[in-house]
Amino acid sequence: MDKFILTAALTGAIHTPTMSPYLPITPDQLAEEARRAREAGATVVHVHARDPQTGRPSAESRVFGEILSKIKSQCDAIICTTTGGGFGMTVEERAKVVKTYSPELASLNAGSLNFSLHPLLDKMQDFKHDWEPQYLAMSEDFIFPNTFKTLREFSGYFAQEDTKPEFEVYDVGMLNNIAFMLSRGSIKKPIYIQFVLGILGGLPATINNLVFLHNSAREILGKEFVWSVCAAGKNQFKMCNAALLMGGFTRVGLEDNLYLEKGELAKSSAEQVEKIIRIAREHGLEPATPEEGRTILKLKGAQAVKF
Ligand code: KMH
Ligand code: ZN
Repeated sequence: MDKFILTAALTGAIHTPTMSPYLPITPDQLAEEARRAREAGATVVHVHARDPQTGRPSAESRVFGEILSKIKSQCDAIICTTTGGGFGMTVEERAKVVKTYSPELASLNAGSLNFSLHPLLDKMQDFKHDWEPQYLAMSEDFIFPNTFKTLREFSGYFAQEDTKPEFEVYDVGMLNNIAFMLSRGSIKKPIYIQFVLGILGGLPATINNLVFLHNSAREILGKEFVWSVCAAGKNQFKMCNAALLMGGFTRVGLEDNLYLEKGELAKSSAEQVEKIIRIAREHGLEPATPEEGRTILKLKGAQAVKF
């Protein structure tokens, strides 16, 4: 059987508590979600922190630390921390988790883009928390900042901690940014890319766009990269399936999509993990264990993190 890295992105910074009662918020809920996702077959869990009282995306180092140690105590999945953070966080706040906790793997967003959620407001009323409508509305004027200076600084922090970057690529120009970092010697091969499709401001989630990105990556970076796909919203499973058929890895989870089927909220990221594994097995594919994932990505190992 061929193996693929399966990531479960547990909570993110896009969805707000009003959108689903199943979105994990507290460190205990996140650790429980990680345990369930791993038990269902996930190789990696991708983690953001939220304020345990309000559910607002948080850069609070203490909360992050509690989440990471609780997850580590409850499951053996590879832990990938975000450095994308949430709207309005400074670059320094986003980088802190790598400098403080030295994870094996962390996201590194490969360029700046408009990144907006404001259309979600059209479908919503009666918010659980006051911050939610303002958070969604302000994204209309938000540019997700990942300048060359930020990329240089982030890649320095990652190198210092021997944290593997998972490059989040939302559009084709970002592949040039990765090639530039390679040319400067600030990052090492094999490059690990997460193609992020379907964000308002990035490339739409279509198979043509995925093929275009994949072919462009081969042209720009050569063959020495491994890649995965995630897609926001209703195209999540279609794009994950396409990635598997193309020989890539894949990411599911409530960060990207709150649903299991049209009109049916997923009660846990683990349900989405189970679903994509069912599909993968029909193609003769099996999710990698965390140890297999570490070998594929050349990670430093769980013993080397600082949490
Ligand atoms: N939420 C995804 C669209 C990150 O954490 O660095 C992008 C993401 C970014 O996962
Ligand atoms: Zn994320």
